[in-house]
Amino acid sequence: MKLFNCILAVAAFVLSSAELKAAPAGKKLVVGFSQIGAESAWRTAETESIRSEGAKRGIDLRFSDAQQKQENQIKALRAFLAQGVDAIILAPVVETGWEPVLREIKRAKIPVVLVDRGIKVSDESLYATLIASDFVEEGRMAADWLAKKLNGKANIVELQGTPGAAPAIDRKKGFEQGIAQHPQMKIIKSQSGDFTRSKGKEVMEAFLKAEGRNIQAVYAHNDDMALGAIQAIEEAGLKPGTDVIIVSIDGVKGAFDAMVAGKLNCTVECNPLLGPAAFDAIEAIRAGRAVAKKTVVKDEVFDQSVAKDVIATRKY
Ligand code: GYE
Repeated sequence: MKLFNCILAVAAFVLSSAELKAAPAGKKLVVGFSQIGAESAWRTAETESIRSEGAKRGIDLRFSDAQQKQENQIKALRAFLAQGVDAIILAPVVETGWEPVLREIKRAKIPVVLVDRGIKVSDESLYATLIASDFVEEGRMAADWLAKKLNGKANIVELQGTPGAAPAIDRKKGFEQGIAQHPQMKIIKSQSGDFTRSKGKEVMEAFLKAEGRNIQAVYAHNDDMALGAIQAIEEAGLKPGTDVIIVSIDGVKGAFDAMVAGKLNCTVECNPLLGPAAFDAIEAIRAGRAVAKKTVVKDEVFDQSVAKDVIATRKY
């Protein structure tokens, strides 16, 4: 698994190291981490990666869980500002609405490293760098795999991620681009399951009630929602993985277990182990080195045919 193999634009971060508050010798570096929540296995793997890497590097990590609410993240960011942290790691729940708080943080000369999800801002200097997967590409890979599997013909139901979140917007876009070349592949229902297993199950139950056996495939924006959908399909008396083909994104352990059991057909990997890269970026910024504005994490497709062989090597 190649982690960071594609560096897009290289741009020097606006703050020079001389401008940054120098941590006195012997004093621990203080980093605030505003995490979205614990909605998925992916998310808890990301939290664990950042926590353990911070501990390994002797960093005083201030962790805040926003329970999937942007207002909680904004409060956490202002608290980090008040505490005078040396740097901030932000996993932003949605794309928009960050400018005012990021402007306050920039004024205090605290660098912000975005992990896993991007944001839309008119001023790119409001954050130092973004480390994330290419979600449009992930959606496209899921569509290509499904088109091949079903010979370009399927009625598909889509379980979307959190409304307004970069991976929900881009995974939808990429998938739609992918199926556009196949006129007989149609999304017949699409709704948010908020990236959670319970919501995924609930929405799938409603889809099954409305469409029943008319559904040939499920496209879930993450594995947790696919695992919820599998339960709903089984409870409806159908065989997931056979009667209904299921493709999702993340590549968490539970997805590999479900593939080995024949219930999930394919997962597109999205690597959550971002701790090392996030702290490397912070250290580079503090040392005054230029950092890439965006680092794209490389992902691969795994389906049932390889699941058994690779499951033991999976790290999350
Ligand atoms: O796919 C999903 C999670 O932002 C890439 O968020 C992340 C997504 C991930 O809850 O499982």
